[in-house]
Amino acid sequence: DGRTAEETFEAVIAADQKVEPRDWMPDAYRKGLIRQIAQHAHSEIIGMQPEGNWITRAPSLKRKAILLAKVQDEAGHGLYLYAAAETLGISRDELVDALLTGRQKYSSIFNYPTLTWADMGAIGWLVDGAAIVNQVPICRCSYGPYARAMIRICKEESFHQRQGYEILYTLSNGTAAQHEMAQESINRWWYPSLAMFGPPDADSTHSAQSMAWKIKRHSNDELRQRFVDMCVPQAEVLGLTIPDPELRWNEERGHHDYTSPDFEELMRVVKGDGPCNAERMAHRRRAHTDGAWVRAAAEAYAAKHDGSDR
Ligand code: FAQ
Repeated sequence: DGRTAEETFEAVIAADQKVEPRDWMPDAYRKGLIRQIAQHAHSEIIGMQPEGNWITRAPSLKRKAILLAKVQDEAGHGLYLYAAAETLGISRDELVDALLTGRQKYSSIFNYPTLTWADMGAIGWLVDGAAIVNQVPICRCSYGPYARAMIRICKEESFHQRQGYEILYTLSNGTAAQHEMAQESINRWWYPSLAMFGPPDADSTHSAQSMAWKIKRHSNDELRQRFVDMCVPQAEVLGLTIPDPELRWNEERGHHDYTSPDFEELMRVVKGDGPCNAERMAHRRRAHTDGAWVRAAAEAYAAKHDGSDR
């Protein structure tokens, strides 16, 4: 139609349509998406560890079955996201290698330890809650495969959030010791959950370009504020206290004022110096090595059945 490939791309973005794998796209758009989707996929995979730690210690058979299903969902999310990244021309092997060699990162939140059963509640309520606030807008991301993967992931995250909330509700309304355990868990997870949204807007390297390309739909601080506003009434119903003495409704802004997380801590944790970084990576490397025979068997099977007998 006389337009250059770049003009067509810009028109698709402007019209809120989807960019698809075979369409022309700027190199930086492709690279930026690979970076974000890969980090997201790695987060789901590494994110199985903190909760995996409690599967054998869940307090009842029912709780165990629910937690097992949740952790399996996370594996599934990781796989959809790797598949979405692969549509951009990078292989699964390269993605896994980038994680294992530390060239690509995963969410800071999964470098914190899960010390009590209540942490299963706090992860569901706060970590999945933050993930939903961040991810619902990605359902409208300009890149088709990522946007579509996000729809199903968000539905499952909503279930995860509710199951965490229900764990906390039960503990909060249980014995004094159980209530205390729930509160102590919230005290530890609140600020790391706020940090999940990334650095403040002024320090966010990728936001402006990602928002112009409609990969991100809202800034880090906008989403963090939305999350705080959402949590306040939920904490009231739980009968638990958000550990921020500065937290209060600001009539003028129509939002809650709150204390920011420690962004220097966020950067330290992202760079590898969090409480569990070394443990998480060592576990992932071990799992990858232990799984080598499965990959070899799958490859041998695929070579034998080249498609002609299927
Ligand atoms: N952790 O310029 P920006 C889940 C990095 S939910 C680590 O603002 P951007 C579900 C950032 O990559 C968790 N790194 O970056 C679940 C960049 O570094 P780079 C995963 C962080 O991309 C629940 C630099 O800082 N969700 O897994 C973090 O525009 C329970 C500068 O930052 C997603 O990944 C952080 N918290 O915005 C699973 C959602 N924050 O790459 C199991 C998709 C910032 O230049 C259990 N991702 N950085 O080296 C996003 O929406 C965005 O990538 C943000 C960061 C908002 C995370």
